[in-house]
Amino acid sequence: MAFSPQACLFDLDGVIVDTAKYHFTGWQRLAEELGVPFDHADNEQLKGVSRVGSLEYILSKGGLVLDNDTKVRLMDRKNQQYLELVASMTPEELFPGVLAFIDELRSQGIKVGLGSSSRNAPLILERCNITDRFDVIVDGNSITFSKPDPEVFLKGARALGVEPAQCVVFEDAVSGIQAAHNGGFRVIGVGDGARLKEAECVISGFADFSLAVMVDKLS
Ligand code: B16
Ligand code: MG
Repeated sequence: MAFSPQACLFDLDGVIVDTAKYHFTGWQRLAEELGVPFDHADNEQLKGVSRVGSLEYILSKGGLVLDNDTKVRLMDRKNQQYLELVASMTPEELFPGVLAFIDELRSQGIKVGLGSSSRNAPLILERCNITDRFDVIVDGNSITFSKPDPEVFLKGARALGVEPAQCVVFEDAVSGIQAAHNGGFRVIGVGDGARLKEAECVISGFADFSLAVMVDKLS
């Protein structure tokens, strides 16, 4: 029987828009200041991980132990740099096809939600002019546990009034795919198939994607 989705939950960074590159720049600058090597492989580990979890990763890699005040100061500094980088973002930075796909879902009565670890998600949605496309927004400001904990997606599904099994999560992070599975969701990886092999299927992007293709892949 064909799968009949009732809702889709989208991760933000790396799925809707390429803010992952701005997070990378911010963390790399901070790691350099701390004398900790930081490359794209490290950045992969941080996708979907909270701000504090990301700092802890860098400190642990460098064998550094810092007091809490210093950690807060470093996170604030990284976030200021991130905010400077995203300040000039425009809707042109949305990934190709993602807005058309969201609009297709909405036109077919399928609910649309955001499930992001980022506390900056509302700002990014505003800059991209897409806040009104979402029936619910769950972000880093409204969760206690970071991906791979399923909290962010479970809150989204609950607010939309749908069962996780009837809801499809789109994720670019291994931790996000695990979060979706942990919550009992269907999950489509967005990005590199080799890296995201825990997902049910992986797409390279939304350019040639549609509701019909999604149903086909998950049925
Ligand atoms: P912020 P997502 C995540 O967003 C990013 O992937 C991750 O790199 C970032 O550290 C995290 O948000 C927290 O972001 O510092 O802006 O609160 O991929 O879950 O949309
Ligand atoms: Mg992401």
